[in-house]
Amino acid sequence: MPSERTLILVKPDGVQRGLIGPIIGRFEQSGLKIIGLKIMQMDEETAGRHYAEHVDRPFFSGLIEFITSGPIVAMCVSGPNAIAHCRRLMGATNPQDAAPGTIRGDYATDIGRNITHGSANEEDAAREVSLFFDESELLSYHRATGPWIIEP
Ligand code: IDP
Ligand code: MG
Repeated sequence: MPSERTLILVKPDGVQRGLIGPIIGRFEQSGLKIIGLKIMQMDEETAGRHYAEHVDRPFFSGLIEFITSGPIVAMCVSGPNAIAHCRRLMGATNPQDAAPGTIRGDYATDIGRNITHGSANEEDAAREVSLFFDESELLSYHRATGPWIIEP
């Protein structure tokens, strides 16, 4: 399985609700590796670039207002098929459709307050990781538990 890197955000609703720890924990407990982590507030320019694909959607201005409204936590996560795996851990975009046991299924009820972001595909992941992290902020390291998580 290819090792991938993906961008995960704890959105402002997750930070305000005191869910940074539980959400980071979901990814950490899965065995995926956190290789970059920061708390920050997005400016409008970064938000517009991050969500550029949605610029013509009716929810775009509300989305930009919300995502820039307070601190977020940005994380770069790596591991086997990390992009799709993180999307599965988060659940469907609309929490009404998200399965119990997923982050959105367990912590959210409204599509406009769905707690997390995760890159959708390889191209988005590369673009989004570089939007939030300088390459020098991403660590390469071994964990003693590595062979207990991924069969060598
Ligand atoms: P994703 O976050 O699961 O990749 P996208 O379709 O890329 O979902 O939408 C980006 C974000 O825009 C969603 O996570 C959600 O916060 C917001 N969004 C998407 N559709 C709607 C909508 O119909 N109303 C309000 N917000 C929406
Ligand atoms: Mg998306």
